[in-house]
Amino acid sequence: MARGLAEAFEKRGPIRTIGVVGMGYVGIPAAALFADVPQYQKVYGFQRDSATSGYKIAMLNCGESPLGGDEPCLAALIKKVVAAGKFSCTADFSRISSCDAVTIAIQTPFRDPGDLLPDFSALHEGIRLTGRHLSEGTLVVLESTVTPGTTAGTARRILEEESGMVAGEDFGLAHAPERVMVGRLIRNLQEHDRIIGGIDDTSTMRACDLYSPILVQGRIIPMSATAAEVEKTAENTFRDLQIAAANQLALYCEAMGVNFYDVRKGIASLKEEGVTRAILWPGAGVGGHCLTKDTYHLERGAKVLGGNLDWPGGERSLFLTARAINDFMPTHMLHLTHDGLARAGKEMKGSKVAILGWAFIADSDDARNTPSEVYRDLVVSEGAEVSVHDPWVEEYPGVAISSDLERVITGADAVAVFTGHREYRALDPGSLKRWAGVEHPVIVDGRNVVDPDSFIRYGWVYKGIGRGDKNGHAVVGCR
Ligand code: SAJ
Repeated sequence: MARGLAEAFEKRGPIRTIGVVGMGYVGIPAAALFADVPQYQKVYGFQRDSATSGYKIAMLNCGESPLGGDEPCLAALIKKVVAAGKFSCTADFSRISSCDAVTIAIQTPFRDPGDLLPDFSALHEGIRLTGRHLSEGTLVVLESTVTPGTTAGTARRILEEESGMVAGEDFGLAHAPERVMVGRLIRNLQEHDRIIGGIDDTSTMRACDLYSPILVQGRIIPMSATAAEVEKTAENTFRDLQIAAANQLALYCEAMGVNFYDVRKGIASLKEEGVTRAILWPGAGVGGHCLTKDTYHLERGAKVLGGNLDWPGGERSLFLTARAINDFMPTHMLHLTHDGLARAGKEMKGSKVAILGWAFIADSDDARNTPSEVYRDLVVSEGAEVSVHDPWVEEYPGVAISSDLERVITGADAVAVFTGHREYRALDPGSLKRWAGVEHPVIVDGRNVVDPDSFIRYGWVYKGIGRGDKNGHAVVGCR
């Protein structure tokens, strides 16, 4: 048994064989990039042969990417490293015993969006399987976004229980949070700076050795494992906070009768060394699987780890207030719809509302935690009929989505734009009014994609987030 971790790593020698647990949108590109590094001899992709994702094993071993969407360079890279015999996918976790380093990239979704608690079961299963086959001198790296304290806490405990070894002595343990975005997976892994935090300095250094060869442009920012967990959850919490600040200001601009976008232009113009204002964009809400959960990871970490947190008891944190502001925006869209229908002499009950955009983000088919669903439920609960259009999202449980804009708009008393898809920047007020077939249809622009005046001229009732300068306009043709 090696005396100390440095000795264990030295005995094992340089990293040559790598295991990547979890063949998802984080694990697959990472495995392919590791396999393309000359000094790494073999990379195993570990994937449970489950009913839902076992198919990935055969696909990857044929050199094909199981990931949808457009991921530049990924398919070619997988084909190359599989053909070269440097990468293979397996459900045989016992091969972990031959790995000098193992990364674990298993997602941590909500158990139930209602309780905002993460479901760590799949991640714990991956850690347990890794621990069961762990050998001395191996480095284990968690890449999943986790509640601060997980790496040095639960993950360490499971690995030690399963392996019978001691973290920081017999094997290394670190956290290197993923920072990849769909559509830019390979580029992000090569170019983004990489946060790397070990449970001790020796683990941190070994993890830096592991990732350095795949960083083409990014540099490594070393820190402790817990600091790395706080960094990851905080980088998304801060983005959510910036969006919330824009949303709060947009609500104020509407109330004060000014155009948010004029104000934003002014604020963004204040740029000099160390004086910038990173003002983002207001919108119909914040969806996705990152910003909607990472604040809660950070908050839980502060409670679990922050034993002596100096904060007034019961007071909601700034970060949770930001979450509440962003989660209010679909309701604000409902209020704008109410106001618009009232100006057209109608009420929600019995009206037809067309929702444009189901994806949570522009020009994507990703609909996870979409704000459109919150709005749809509110509108339906008030007795309106709903139709949904999205040119990217083909299906989603419990909702009929059409790519036929005319069909979705036909008979609509109100049209609510929820996603900034490029298609919606060219909506023609004349055609849409004809399809709607009503004298004063309502347009509620949740992503600032339409020109208010062009719709108002055609007799539309316009409402837009942040458009305090237009939301009270005179309705053309209204006696
Ligand atoms: N949104 C706004 N206003 C904005 C920006 C976004 O309302 O100014 C909304 C979007 O409509 C969407 C949600 O927020 O509903 C999230 O948008 P996002 O651009 O943050 O996209 P995500 O959720 O995919 O965030 C990911 C994160 N990346 C990782 O966690 C690895 C985030 O850290 C990145 O900053 C972000 O991508 C990015 O910049 O693309």
